[in-house]
Amino acid sequence: MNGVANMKEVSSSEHEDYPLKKPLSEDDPEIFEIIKKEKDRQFCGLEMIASENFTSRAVNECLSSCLTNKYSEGMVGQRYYGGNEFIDQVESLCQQRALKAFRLKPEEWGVNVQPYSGSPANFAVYTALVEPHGRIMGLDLPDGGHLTHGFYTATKKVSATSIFFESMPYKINLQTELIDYDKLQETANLFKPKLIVAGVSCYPRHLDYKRFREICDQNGSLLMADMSHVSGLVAAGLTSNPFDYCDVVTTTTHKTLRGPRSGVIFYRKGQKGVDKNGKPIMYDYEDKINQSVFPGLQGGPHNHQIAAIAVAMRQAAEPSFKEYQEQVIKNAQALAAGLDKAGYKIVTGGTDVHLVWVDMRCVKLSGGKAEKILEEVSIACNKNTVPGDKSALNPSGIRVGTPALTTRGMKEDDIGVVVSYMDEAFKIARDVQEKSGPKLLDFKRVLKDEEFQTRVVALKEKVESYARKFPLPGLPDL
Ligand code: DSN
Repeated sequence: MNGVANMKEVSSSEHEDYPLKKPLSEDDPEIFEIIKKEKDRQFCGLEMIASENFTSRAVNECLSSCLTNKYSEGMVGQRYYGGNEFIDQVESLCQQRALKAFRLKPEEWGVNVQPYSGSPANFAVYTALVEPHGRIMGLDLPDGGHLTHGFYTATKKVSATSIFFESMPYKINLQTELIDYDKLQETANLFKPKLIVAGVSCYPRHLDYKRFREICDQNGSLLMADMSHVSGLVAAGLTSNPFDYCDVVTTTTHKTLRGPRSGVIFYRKGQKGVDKNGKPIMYDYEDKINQSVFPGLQGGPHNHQIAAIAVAMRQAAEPSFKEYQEQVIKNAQALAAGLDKAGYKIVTGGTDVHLVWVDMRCVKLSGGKAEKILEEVSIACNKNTVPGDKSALNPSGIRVGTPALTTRGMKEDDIGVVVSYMDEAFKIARDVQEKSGPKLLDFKRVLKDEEFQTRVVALKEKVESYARKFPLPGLPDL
């Protein structure tokens, strides 16, 4: 009897009441109900967190598949556990598709698809290629960088990158609001970093990888791109390409790339150049990075995630993905233009990518209050520091993005409607603040007053009824 027939027989046998076969709704109604509420929230609200997206049904099916049951420590064909014939096939396909999605030749680039997410991927690269307490430079968090690029404050080494390595931030220029490449060069020439990270968490412009490369070459530094935010745009060929200049490229797979929550590391391999005697010099990143991921930092790979990445990478190589990413950018540009017209200050004056960086100081609202009022009316975004902010704890702006709304099918006209809702929400917030004064706690208290709640509830209803017109493709049963 083959395995499938055998499964059918068990499911119609005396094991029908076996407790592990119960659906979630019966086995754990408490968790089921919370998930249902979250699903409703995602469907009824406007998801504008720039790093979020909605996965496809096929990706979701991988995530809840039997692949989650399997241990497969090691690499394809060299596992520490038996029974990995099919897991090897999944991981190998995932690697091939990841290279194809970014138009990379397997003789020039390798890829590790095992990192659990973006932060572990970054830490694995540092661990592999930079000695303990070696020097790293990354864009400062308040200037739009990510925690893992080395964030620390005057009183605390916040990110492990700054604890286990010596971190020196580079900044944006306060006049242009763009990365200050000249200053980065000046600092790098003094600091001599082992590795420079070209990557952002909140920065709306194309990165100049060529300039990063020149600065690295002057200082013998490695160049690592963390393209997490823009990897979907890179796959679609719509932003500058880190693979042209970098030694290593990391990415999460769940942002513009629209895959599962996970991480990937690409590294150069093959011949790097020739030495003075004409002998070939080879890249040596492959073993270092693979061994840093496992056994250095992680245990068994999450195979259900790896299958889901494989699906997402296949989707990313399809023409429809490029159309999607083009719409993501058009929508972000419509969002920036709409907010600008309504009187909000857009950092850098616009956007080239999927996100808009809004400075709320022009309407005298803090980022925290802006985030709060939008949340009250079912619009999700996040508060964010803006150029000139002194503290990451009390940021003056918000970051809004269009990947998720675009996945739901929104176009520029819809974004116009979204802008009008945001503007209405900010007007309520300013009226609340007039009564509450500047403190966020007082703001939240006064927001509960009936006169404001009536306006909030009315706007929330409008937002939700608009959002419901757009399906969530990966959750077809809604
Ligand atoms: N939290 C992600 C972001 O929002 O950019 C990065 O880890």
